[in-house]
Amino acid sequence: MSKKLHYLNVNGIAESIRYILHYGGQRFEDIRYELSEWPIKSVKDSLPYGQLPLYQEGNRTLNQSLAIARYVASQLKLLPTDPWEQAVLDAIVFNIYDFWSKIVTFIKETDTTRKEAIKREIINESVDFFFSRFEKELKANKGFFNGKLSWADFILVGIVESANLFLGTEIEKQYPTVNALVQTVRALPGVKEYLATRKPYTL
Ligand SMILES: N[C@@H](CCC(=O)N[C@@H](CS)C(=O)NCC(=O)O)C(=O)O
Repeated sequence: MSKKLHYLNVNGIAESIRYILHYGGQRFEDIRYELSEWPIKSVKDSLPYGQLPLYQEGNRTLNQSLAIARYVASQLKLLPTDPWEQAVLDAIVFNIYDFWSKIVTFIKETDTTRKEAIKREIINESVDFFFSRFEKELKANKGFFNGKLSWADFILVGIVESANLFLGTEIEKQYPTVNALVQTVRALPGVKEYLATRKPYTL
């Protein structure tokens, strides 16, 4: 069955999905739209909620990055079977996205002064608020959110890399267990080969 992932040519909220698919050795069409060309009206109008990413499998489509990541991860045993453990990981990915929402506010701000103030607040407050907690959870669980590799780990790494791109930071450097997880995910089979050929992202 054909698989297609539509997103912008940036890491954003789709890189974790790309990583999971590559880790699973899945063949998929990685369809990317240039940021400078977006919005492409014909594409945007064809999206169910006007936004990316969109995942297609045969003639079925799925939007919402976390639903897509969770689905593709479920095919690769990257989700625990226990409902409580699943819910704990769901909470973790929503916590990660609460951090990402700060970056979205920064990205969307067009006033230079306000944009700088938002960036300062993220770097001085939000990063440590969230990442000290992520660090603690990972440390308590053998370096992963669920004691072994799961979809939540991919989500964190994708968001770290995207935040770094948009803020010009290296967030993981201040958090050794987060840093170790980033290195682990980047070295996974499939992901490693993808990274070796991926062109650097620019804004
Ligand atoms: N909650 C949605 C958010 C989707 C979203 O904000 N997508 C952005 C890119 S990160 C987008 O499509 N922006 C272009 C547009 O709205 O035209 C998800 O997680 O998939």
